[in-house]
Amino acid sequence: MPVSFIPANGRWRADGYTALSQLNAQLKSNNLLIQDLQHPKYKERWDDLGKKHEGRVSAISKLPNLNFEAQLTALSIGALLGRHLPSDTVYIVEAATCAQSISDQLRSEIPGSWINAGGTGIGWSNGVALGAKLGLDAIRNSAGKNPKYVCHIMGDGSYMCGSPASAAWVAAKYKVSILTVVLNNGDWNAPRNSTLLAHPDGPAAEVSNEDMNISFFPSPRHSGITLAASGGPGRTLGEGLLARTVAGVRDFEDTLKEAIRAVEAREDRP
Ligand SMILES: Cc1ncc(C[n+]2csc(CCOP(=O)(O)OP(=O)(O)O)c2C)c(N)n1
Ligand SMILES: [Mg+2]
Repeated sequence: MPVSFIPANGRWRADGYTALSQLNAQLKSNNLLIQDLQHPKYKERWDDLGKKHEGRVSAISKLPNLNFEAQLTALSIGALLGRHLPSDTVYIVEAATCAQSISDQLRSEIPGSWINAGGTGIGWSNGVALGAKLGLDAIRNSAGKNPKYVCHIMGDGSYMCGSPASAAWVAAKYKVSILTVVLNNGDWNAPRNSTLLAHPDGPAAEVSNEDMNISFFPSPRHSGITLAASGGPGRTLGEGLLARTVAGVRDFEDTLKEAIRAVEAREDRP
């Protein structure tokens, strides 16, 4: 993230977890700082931040429409994944303009469980998701307690750029059981967003997706690509890849449960 525009006395590039751990350790070990921090203004600020955070989380939690008959949105997908997948699921997220809504709903807290910057060129996440699952399994096999679910969420444009057929074939061939959610909003929405950020009243504000050459109409059937690449129909649950196209909350929830059963069936096998 570019931060050069934030006024600061100094700037360092560092791993966030390491840097914050070191800052906290320093705050706890320095008597002058410990004394300063006793000032009531810090407790007031902390309490105020806590209240604001609670308010924000409560407002965000009310956003998704989870009625069975409702159309899917990034918000409802995020909420339902959070409801059904284990809390230590590792998410690989290449969701472009939907990422914020999904992140808001999932609110992952475990370090390493949210991987969303695998590269600047779209299409990186198909490979990263498979690699993450293989890596986690290798650690889990020896230590016995690593997360078993890898959930990969990507935009339809990113999916098209990530050699989806090759990724599906590799997953089937090497029995890598991940859950991939392709967010089909029918276009490359991000270039429209960035153009409008730079030129809010420019020609892009007036033209259609077709005219901006960012439309994916007519939409490919992404689940069909996955199914064909992994050997086609005829495989039984837990043996080949399970691929579905869903549009509504009820369909998504049912499919998610089916996918979880498929992962469990795969994982129980030696
Ligand atoms: C190889 C490459 N081409 C183009 C871009 C610019 N770009 C960034 S996000 C994006 C669109 C992603 O589309 P999609 O995954 O469908 O997500 P959406 O924008 O619809 O939310 C594009 C074209 C890029 N980052 N990398
Ligand atoms: Mg898209």
